Amino acid sequence: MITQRPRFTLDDRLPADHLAKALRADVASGLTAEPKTLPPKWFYDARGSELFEQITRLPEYYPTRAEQEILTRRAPEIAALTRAGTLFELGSGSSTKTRLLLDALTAAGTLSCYAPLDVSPSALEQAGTALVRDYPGLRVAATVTDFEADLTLPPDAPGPRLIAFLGSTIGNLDPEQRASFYRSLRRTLSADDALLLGADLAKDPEVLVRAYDDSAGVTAEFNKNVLNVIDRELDADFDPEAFAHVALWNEQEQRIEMHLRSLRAQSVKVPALDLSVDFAPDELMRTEISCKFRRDSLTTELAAAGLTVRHWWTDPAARFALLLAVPSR
Ligand code: AVJ
Repeated sequence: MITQRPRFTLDDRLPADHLAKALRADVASGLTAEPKTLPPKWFYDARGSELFEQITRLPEYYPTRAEQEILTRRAPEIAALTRAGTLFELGSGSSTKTRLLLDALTAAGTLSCYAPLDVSPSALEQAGTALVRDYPGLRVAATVTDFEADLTLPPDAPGPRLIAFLGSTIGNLDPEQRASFYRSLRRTLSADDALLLGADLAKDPEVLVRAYDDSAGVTAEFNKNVLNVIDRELDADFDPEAFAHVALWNEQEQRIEMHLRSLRAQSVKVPALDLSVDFAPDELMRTEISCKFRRDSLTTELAAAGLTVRHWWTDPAARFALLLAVPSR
């Protein structure tokens, strides 16, 4: 008798109440801080994920298309350079990008396993089911985890390992958070493993601001959606209509910032936290940073964590970069 192991597995490493607890902690500290902040990870409930998908199709939001252009052109080269046995992917990348890599790596004949890591079991379930259907020889070993806190990779996945972190999600981290993230990546990588990192590049601030303040108002709705999430999960009484979407370029920090501007003096109750929060008229609450990169400084910060940039590819308009890095010597 032949028993086959299932081609799709899902390892849930998050305790059942992890996300609820993390949201409470983030909202409690962010709303009592000066200035007020909320971390961007809470944008992505079902509605927020749908809005983000719409953002990636906006004429003003170029990063997704630019990264796809690079991957379309360079995936075969990436496959030949890495000869990856397992592709790990941090965060639920759009399946379009994943498939460009999977196509090249399966065509090269080295890949046997795709290992996505994400906080959302439903996203992993959906993607995994479709991928084992479309890639008959592929094992999909999905892990539900918060990879910022725990970067342990599934141990039985064959090497060499290619860890992809696409979409310039790295830009959501400030320099200190990036440094500690690179260090834990470096600890995880063996000598023949590699990191594939997507990073949005610094450019004309007008182009950048338009990408985060589109004329159709989709990004504004995406930004305000975090208030709906807090209302629903923590029984708060934020009125999204009482805030305006703000996207600005911070030249000093080389980053786009999204804020919500209070349209009037108001007091918001968060009963689940026993909290009442006062907003002054025009007060800004920061909801996201999206750092923009340059080749020299990004190469330097990776080197400081023991990662050597081996290849640097951009789209023809040089708006976005994809880099391949390996452990230094
Ligand atoms: C998913 C973090 C890469 O920073 O460009 C898009 C999120 N926010 N529009 C970005 C986002 C507003 C996006 N990342």
